[in-house]
Amino acid sequence: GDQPPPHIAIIPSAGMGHLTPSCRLATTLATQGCHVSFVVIHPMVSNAESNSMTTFLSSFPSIHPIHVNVAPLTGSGDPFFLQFEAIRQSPHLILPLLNSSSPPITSFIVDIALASTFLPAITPTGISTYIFFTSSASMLAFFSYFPIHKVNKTAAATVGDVEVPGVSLVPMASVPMALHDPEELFTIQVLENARALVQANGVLINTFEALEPKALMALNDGVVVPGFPPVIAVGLLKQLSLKEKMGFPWLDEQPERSVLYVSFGSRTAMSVEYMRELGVGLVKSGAKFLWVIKMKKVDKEEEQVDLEQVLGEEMVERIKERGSMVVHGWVEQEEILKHGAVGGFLSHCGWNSVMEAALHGVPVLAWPRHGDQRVNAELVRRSGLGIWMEEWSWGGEGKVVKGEEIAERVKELMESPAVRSSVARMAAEAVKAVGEGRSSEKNLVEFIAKLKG
Ligand code: BUP
Repeated sequence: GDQPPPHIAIIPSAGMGHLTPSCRLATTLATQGCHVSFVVIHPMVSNAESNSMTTFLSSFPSIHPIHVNVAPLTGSGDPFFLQFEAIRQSPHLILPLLNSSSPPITSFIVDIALASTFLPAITPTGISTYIFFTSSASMLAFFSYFPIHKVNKTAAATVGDVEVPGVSLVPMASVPMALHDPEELFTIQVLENARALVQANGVLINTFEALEPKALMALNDGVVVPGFPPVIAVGLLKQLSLKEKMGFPWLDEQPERSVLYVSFGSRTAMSVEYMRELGVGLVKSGAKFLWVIKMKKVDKEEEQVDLEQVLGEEMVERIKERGSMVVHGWVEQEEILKHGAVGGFLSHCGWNSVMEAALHGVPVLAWPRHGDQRVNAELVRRSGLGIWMEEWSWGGEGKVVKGEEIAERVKELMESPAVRSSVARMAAEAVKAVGEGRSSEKNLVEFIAKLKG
C-alpha cells in the first residue's frame, strides 16, 4: 500500500550475546523495508562490543544510530549484569532521544534484559513494544514460568527442579547458577523482566519452529503462562555481511571437516587448570583443532597471554606438531563455522553459537557452564544438533573432567555418522525455515505487516 514504512527503534543491552543478534535483527528488518533506529549505549563493557558496533554502523549506513551515555554502575557483581542494570535505570535518558525522531518511531524492540523498566515507560504512549528474547524458546519458557515457580516454592530452601508446564522439567542443576540465590541482582532482574512480559505486544525470538515446536506451541497456547503475548520465531537470523572480513587462511589448508573449533564464548573465562586438562584432551583426540582461549570475563582486562606459560612448553610443542592452532583474542566465529574444513564445535552453548552451528551443519559437543547454557545444551542433545555429557562440570561443582574423557567425546563428535546426519537434517530445517513463505520468513512478514497497521 501507500503507508510509510514502519520506523522501528531497537534498544539492545550489553554483551556480544545480546548485541550480535540485535544487529542481525536490525539489518533483517531494514532489508524488509523498515526504517530502523538503533540505540548505541556508551560506555560499553568490552572491546568486542565497541569494535563490533563501529564495524556494524559503518557497514550499514541505512541503520540510524542513536548514541546515548548511561551512568555506569560500579560494584563487585558480573560487569554485564551491572550494565544491564545501568541501562534498565535509563529509560528517562534513552526514550526522550527517540521521541524526537523524525519520522516518529512507530514501534520499539527492547532487549529482554531491559523489559521491566522500558515496558511501563513506553506502554502509556500507545506505541507498540516488542521484546527481543536472545536465547532459545526452551529458555523463554523457563524464564517466563520462573516467577510462578518461585511463588509456588516460597517455603523451600532451594530453588528445586522447575517443571515448565507443557515443555519440560528443568532439573535444578540446569537452573542458571545466579538464580539459586534470591538476593542476586540477576535474580531480581529476571523475576521483574519475566513478570513484565505480559505487557508486551509480542516476543521476538531467534529460533525456528522445527527446532523447538513444543516450547513455541506451549508458549503461544498460554500453557506456560496464561495470557502470554505472541511469541514470534524469526530465526535463524542471518550473519551480518560486514564491509571488512577477516578470513582465516589456515583453515583453507585443512581437509574437509577435519578441524574441531573450540570456543567458550565471549564472557566465559577459563582457569589454567581447566585449560591444561582440555589441552591434554584435545591433543589426545587426534583431531586437528582451532582453539580460542579466553582467560578473563571482560576482554578489556585481558593481557598478552604467554601460551607456553599457561599451557606448558610441552603442550605447546605437541599442539604445534599436530598442526593445530591456539588463538587468543577475537575471531570471526561464523566465518569459521561456515568453513568446510570445520567438522565439529566444542561449545559453551551460548544461544548464538548454537544457532550458527545449526545453520552451518556443524555438530556441537556441548560443554555448558552457566546462565542459559545447560538448558540450551539439553536442546542440542534432544534435537540431534550434537552431544552433551551432562555430568561434565567445571571445578568446584562435581568431578573434574579428565583429558581422556574429553578425547573420547571429541572422537565421537568428529566421527559419528549418526551425529553428522542428524545435524545435517536440522541444518536443512534451519535453511527451510527462512525460505520464502516458510515458518520464520512468514512470521517475519506478518510481523512487519502488523507494524504497518
Ligand atoms: Br568469543 C567469540 N568471535 O571470538 P553467544 C564470539 N563471537 O564472533 P556469549 C565471535 O559472539 P551469552 C569470538 O559468533 C556469537 O555470535 C559468536 O554469543 C560471536 O555467547 C556471539 O554464543 C556470542 O550467545 O553470550 O558471548 O557467551 O552469555 O549472552 O550467551
